[in-house]
Amino acid sequence: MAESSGDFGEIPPVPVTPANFLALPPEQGALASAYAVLIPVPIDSTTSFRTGARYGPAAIIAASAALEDYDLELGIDVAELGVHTTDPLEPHVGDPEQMAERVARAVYHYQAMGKLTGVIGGDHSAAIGSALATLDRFPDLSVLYFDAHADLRDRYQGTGWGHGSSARRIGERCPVSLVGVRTLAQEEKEHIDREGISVTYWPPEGSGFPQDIIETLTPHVYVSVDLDALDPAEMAAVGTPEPGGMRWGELTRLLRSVAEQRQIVGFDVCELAPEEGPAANSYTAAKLVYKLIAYSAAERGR
Ligand SMILES: [Mn+2]
Repeated sequence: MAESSGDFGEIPPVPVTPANFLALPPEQGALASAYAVLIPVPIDSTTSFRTGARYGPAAIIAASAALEDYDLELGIDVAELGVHTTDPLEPHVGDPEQMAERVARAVYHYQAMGKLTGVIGGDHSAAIGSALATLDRFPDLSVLYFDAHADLRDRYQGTGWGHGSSARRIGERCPVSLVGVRTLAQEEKEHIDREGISVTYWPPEGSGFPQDIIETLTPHVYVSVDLDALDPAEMAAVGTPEPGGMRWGELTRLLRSVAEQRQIVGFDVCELAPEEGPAANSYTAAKLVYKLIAYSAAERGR
């Protein structure tokens, strides 16, 4: 150890781990040059069963530090695209509608800058403000909505802006295509039949996967992911796990096909409750955020 000179005025240039998605250094995490912007939304006040999704964004960002920047499937380096992580939004615990408005204002700001904008939840109510702000920029938007549940209740537990109503509020404004659904309320089934909403129940019937789903989508697509769409074998760390879900390979194959044939312009990844499952689940959620950025960028450049 060097002898002290008594001068402590300069901080030594030791290696640090930046607290952003992928632990990117300043030149790759800067807003101005970033391809994608990620907005952590640590809310779970509308969660109905096991809470803990408020810890999802921090767990996803921490796990992302272990991801390789190079994507083997696509042959691109996601870090080189530039990914900016914002500070987490402050929860508005008094009124879910005002929280949706807060998310919408943040997403709209970065969409207006031309960024691919992704929300890291938090419970799935974060999808409402995020999708509707993206719709403001892309009027022909459709929403590809992954979920074990239908989220089509008009109101649930006293609010119409909670995670039980996300697809309902979004579907009032633009086409929504639900994928992975395997449980729902009678009210929701009647709404689906009455409104003709596209739902791909899981497991899907016939041999039309994934093309049948892509045919339901408009040219600009917002991807909303409630991680409980995945099977609990691969994703147990969610508030309401439901058996019989999608596998990782099915989800990513569909997303890649969507990116090849449509344009993914925004997304959210919600409902990771890290304390409810193995630590590997945080890594899986981080990888999904990463794949959404990679698919969007790789196919946009073709
Ligand atoms: Mn949901």
